[in-house]
Amino acid sequence: MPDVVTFGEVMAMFVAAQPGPLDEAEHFGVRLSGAEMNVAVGLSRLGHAVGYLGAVGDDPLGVRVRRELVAEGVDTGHLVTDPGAPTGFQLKSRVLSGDPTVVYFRRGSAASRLRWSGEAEKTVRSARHLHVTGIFPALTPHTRDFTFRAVEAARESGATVSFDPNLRPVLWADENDMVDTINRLAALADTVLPGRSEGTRLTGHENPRAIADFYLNRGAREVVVKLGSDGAAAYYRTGTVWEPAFPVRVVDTVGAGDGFAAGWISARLDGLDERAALRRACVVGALATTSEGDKDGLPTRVELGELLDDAA
Ligand code: KDG
Repeated sequence: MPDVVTFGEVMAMFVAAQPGPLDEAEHFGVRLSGAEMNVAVGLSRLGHAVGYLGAVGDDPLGVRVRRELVAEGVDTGHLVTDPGAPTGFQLKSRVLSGDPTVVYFRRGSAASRLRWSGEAEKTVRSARHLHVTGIFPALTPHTRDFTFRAVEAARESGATVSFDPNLRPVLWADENDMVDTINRLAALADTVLPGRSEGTRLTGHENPRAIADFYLNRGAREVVVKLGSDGAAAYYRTGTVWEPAFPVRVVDTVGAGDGFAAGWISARLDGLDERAALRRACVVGALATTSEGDKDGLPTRVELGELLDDAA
């Protein structure tokens, strides 16, 4: 029985070897990307049993995705190979500071054709916890349907649900549709994990407490807002817990939110309280930024234990 199930699109990520515009790049390193996959790997490295639902093409990138997930200990028994569509990929520029440029090649990809099935339902229902992001429902009507059905199945089976909005406006045709769909999903989750600026875009509120109240008033049990260099705060109807950022040398900020989610979910599965969960989330999120790949910096349980007393 998996502790956690998640689903989404794993892409190959081609990262430019030198700083500069992508159209001038001559060499690229290859890594994997995908927010939900990053969370799955983060949780697996922390010792949790994780199942991943998704689809790849019958191509070398798909083979690579499957191989890396297996090597990370993630259960790929429900990762479908779709012979009729390619594995999606993205190009990422290298920058000396600030955020890199990312360009997607994922329209019509295998993952974007994934449909809800009896198998998917069985897998979701078997888990203690379901982790969902706002990326997969943005891809196609099928993936949106898949996302809502997965959340409904988890709620019916008694599993807890975490939701990270992971706003990707470029994947949505319409801002109102994006905001409405993501807020409807957030309202169905136990835990909502927004970043401060995406929370503002989604709720219209600047203040993190007001962002949290927006979701608490719609049904969420806890809202954990990522505050960047100001750390993170977990909000409840009855109070707030705050934790400062964990200091690291940042190489690439992409993937920090996924590491944060993995740390939070892991701590809650271990039965830790909000304060300890927030600490673990901040540490794992920070470590994710210390390397170039989205998941390379994610710690194992032993590595985390060297930084935190509660990790063992
Ligand atoms: O959260 C990190 C993601 O941005 C990255 O891995 C790619 O999932 C991704 C996406 O769809 O943008």
